[in-house]
Amino acid sequence: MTDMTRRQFGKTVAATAALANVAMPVSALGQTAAAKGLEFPQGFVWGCATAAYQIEGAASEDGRKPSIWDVFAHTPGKTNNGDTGDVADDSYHLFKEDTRLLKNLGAGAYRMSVSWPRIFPDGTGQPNPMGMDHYKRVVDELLASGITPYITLFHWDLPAALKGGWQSRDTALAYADYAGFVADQLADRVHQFMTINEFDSFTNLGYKTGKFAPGFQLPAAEVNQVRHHAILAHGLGVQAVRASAPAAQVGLAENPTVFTPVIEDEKNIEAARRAMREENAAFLTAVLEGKYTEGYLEREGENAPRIAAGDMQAIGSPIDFLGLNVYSPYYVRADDSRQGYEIVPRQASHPHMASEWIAVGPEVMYWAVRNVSELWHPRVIYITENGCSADDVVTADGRIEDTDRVMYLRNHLTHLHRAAAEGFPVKGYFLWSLLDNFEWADGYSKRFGLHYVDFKTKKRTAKLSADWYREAIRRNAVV
Ligand code: PNW
Repeated sequence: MTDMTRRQFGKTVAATAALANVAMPVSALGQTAAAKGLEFPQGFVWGCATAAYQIEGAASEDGRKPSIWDVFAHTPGKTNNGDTGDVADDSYHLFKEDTRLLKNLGAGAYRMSVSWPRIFPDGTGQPNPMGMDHYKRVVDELLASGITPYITLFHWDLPAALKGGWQSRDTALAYADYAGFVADQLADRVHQFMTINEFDSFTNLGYKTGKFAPGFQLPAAEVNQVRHHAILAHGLGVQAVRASAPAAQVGLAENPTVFTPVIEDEKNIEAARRAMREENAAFLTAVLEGKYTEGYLEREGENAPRIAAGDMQAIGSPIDFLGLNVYSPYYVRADDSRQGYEIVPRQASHPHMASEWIAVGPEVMYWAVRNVSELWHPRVIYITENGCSADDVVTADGRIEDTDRVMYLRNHLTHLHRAAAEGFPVKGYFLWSLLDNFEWADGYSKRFGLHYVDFKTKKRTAKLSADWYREAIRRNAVV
């Protein structure tokens, strides 16, 4: 049977059944599964995520000055095709349309970031009211549409004017001032703030490999210092947000390296936990334990970060929720070494999505939630990002049939469901991303959106995955 005739056949059968008002002949089990899917706990938050520099454009509007990403993207050879975020999705002007996209999905929440160089164009000093007003308008539009804003205060667009960038300790202090200011300005309408997005990406890719802004390749000791300043900024940011918005909940959005046991048995599960703690020692472990592990300090030796009095206490400031950005798994087995685990490299044939680094292993969702829960017992976990790039094509009649993205999402949510069903405190999921956007060094060549963006006209078109996500949200279930 061809697709067409099969579809017509289905319609005919359904119509006949409806006419006769009789149930379709399906097994009891099949009927239950089709009706309910894998249901999430009541009140589960379904959302989408974006970041300012990736969607806004309007790079020099209303007093905004350059961030390190403007400088980097405008440096020849740094981004694919020389792409920049100058215009991006033009969401700065089209935010009402983007709010409608969220509403059409039935999303209850939106994770978005505030651009530091719009608020403090020079990084510090005088705030720019025009920049702040923009975000008040965006937030009001969301609230009027029944969508709860979750605000990321730093998603990599560091004001270029800040001398030394993250190599300077002063940047952590400047960040805290900025975070406190924004929280104060939005406290009456925003109740969830994330300090910083993905320490690992902007420190290591920015200052070690040089693939991201500012594009440096520093020696280990200096990279460790950058990392230390980043988590210090987070800690000081938590304190600043609490002081400005006492009723708000504060967390972060971190992408820890997540370990999956090669075989799900006691000793390998234990190995995955140990690896998770030790391999994230510079970031998540330090934030949640308020100290660097002995293993980390030993391994780094004289390259270990210089720590000022009070730093670790600030870094360990209690948070209200833990946001996890989850994409790719690593595999681990137990061994007899002192650390008790061995990382098993991914096979060359391991499947990946359009971005090579997005290795597909949906069980990463379950282990991300379970490992962090068993190690650190956070009260609330959100998946603050998950999604994938796909080589989307527009069909002759204008559709985007991204069945591969649907496959990716369905499988990841199935494993997230397992975590929720076992009682781990995962309370929400933010899909990366609402719409195709500026994918950092990959420019516009990698599409992560539920909505296709024609980057010439800025027209948004819902993909198949948007329809799929709407149905998942409607049923509060993976279907
Ligand atoms: C995250 N890597 O970034 C970010 O938070 C988003 O801004 C981004 O668009 C999204 O994931 C998809 O890439 C990452 O190369 C970018 O390992 C690159 C890597 C990891 C995370």
